[in-house]
Amino acid sequence: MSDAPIILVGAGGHARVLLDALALAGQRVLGLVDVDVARGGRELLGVRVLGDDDVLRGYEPSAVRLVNAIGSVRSMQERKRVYDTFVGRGYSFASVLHPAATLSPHAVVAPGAQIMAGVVLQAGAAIGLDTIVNTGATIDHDCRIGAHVHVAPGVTLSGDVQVGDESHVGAGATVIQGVRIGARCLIAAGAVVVRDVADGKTVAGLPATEKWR
Ligand code: JB2
Repeated sequence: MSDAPIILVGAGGHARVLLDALALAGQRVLGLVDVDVARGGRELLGVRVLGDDDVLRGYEPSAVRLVNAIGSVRSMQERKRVYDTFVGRGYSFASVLHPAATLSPHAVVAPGAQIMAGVVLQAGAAIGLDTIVNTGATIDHDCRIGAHVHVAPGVTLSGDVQVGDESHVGAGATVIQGVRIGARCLIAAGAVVVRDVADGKTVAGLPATEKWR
């Protein structure tokens, strides 16, 4: 893997969590870019906001690695758009592994995925491209998480759960073993999911049932 220095795309709340993780992991960060020009020239946790996305035109794709600092509350569209845009221009996204996460040697983390503090990934777990596994989530054995997913803080996925691309699993949700969650689903915070969830559905409650978005 390249050891090129890192530029974060986005300079909001998620970026601050990532900056801490990168510093603790000993990664070299050049700065951040943000479309909100008002952030240009400022610092975030002592790291400079270099300007907007045009700043990246000054860096060859091979000279830097990007970190996607666009988070999500319920939709992963903006994060995925940023990822696809810069991959299309030849840039690569580094994965972020907080040193206080516990990763089985038999878990697999795809490029650009972000594994935050206190996460546990058990044997056979697979985390997809650009996916966030946020603070304190536990992903048990043989779970398969797709690309551009957000597993929010404190989620519990029991063994052999699947989550499709671009889904959002809200804070504190619990999913029992073997459940299949489709693509672009929204699992509400605190939901207890005991049955499969089809593509594009929103579920909430205990046990989780379908809601209108
Ligand atoms: O295309 C873009 C772009 N779109 C939005 N390029 C660049 N360089 N920056 C972009 N942004 C910027 O991302 C916005 O101008 C804003 O400064 C930043 C997003 O920050 P915000 O604090 O609004 O959200 P967040 O994505 O960092 O955090 C959300 O997701 C996290 C996972 C929040 O919901 C957090 O509470 C959550 N922990």
